[in-house]
Amino acid sequence: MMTEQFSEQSSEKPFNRLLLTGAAGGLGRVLRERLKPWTKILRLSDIVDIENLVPGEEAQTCDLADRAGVFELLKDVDAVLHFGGISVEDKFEPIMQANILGMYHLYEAVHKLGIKRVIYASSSHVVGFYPTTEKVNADSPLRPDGFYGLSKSYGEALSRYYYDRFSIETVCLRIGSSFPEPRNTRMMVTYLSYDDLLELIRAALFTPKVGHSIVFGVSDNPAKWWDNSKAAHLGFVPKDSSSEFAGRFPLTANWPAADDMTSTYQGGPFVVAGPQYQD
Ligand code: NAI
Ligand code: 15L
Repeated sequence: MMTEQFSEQSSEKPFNRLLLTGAAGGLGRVLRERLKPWTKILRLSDIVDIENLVPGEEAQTCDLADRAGVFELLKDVDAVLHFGGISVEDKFEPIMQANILGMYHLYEAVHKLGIKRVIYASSSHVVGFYPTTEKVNADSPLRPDGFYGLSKSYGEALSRYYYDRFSIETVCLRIGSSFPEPRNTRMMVTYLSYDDLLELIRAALFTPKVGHSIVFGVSDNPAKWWDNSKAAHLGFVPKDSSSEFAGRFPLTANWPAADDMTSTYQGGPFVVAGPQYQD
């Protein structure tokens, strides 16, 4: 449970040290700029070096597959924002190293070092094989759409185990598509603006008791596949909408195209990507 020290209302910065993994990535670079009001020190980590540090930042290069390195990385950390790892479909081996072994190392370190909360960048690809005609919520059975979605499913289950066994709290963010703007018709449904991502992280960090929560990271877009009623305790209310980009990618009557799996399943192109990565 969050202590008084981590209250958003306190006059001091609420955290002493937050750790951001994946700090060199697309979302990592956005969050690096935006997390500082909440923490005295932001520890930035990635498998590649982080450069141009400014006051209030520190960096530690680390491969998540390196157990000793991960233990070193998590020392003196109050909470973890875990955004590092393989972020798209790939061969099983690299996904296993970064997302499966890396998750295990991270939670072992979190447990052994007494860290109380993790915000985990999961993905909507844990349910990518649901048809676009169906609504999904946090209790819907998983239907991952490839090795990547499978690895994120493992991450969700692993974090559930560490909560049930060791009371480590995790909020799994099933992020849709978080980019500056939607890139195609599917992303009109899955778009998560950066402001809404930050609001989601704020809710995940500062809600006093989160237990093990699963929340879809999606803006208030006109068309919806995901129902966040099971995560109401987080109080996440998205403010943005893909409707701002409606002219660019109209949701017309011929979308989804009945004969195209990349538009009839929620995972889009991920649902057909798998076989090219199989040995
Ligand atoms: P990204 O690929 O730009 O960033 C991931 C970072 O992880 C990279 O900087 C990479 O160097 C690092 N990384 C890869 N393997 C590593 C390893 N073995 N050890 C340490 N670091 C390693 O991805 P992006 O878009 O920034 O996503 C961040 C997180 O959010 C990822 O976990 C991704 O799966 C998740 N996510 C992102 C979505 C989006 O729309 N951007 C949607 C759903 C989930
Ligand atoms: C993800 O999980 C990926 O990390 C991101 O790069 C996008 O492909 C996103 O899903 C999406 O489905 O648009």
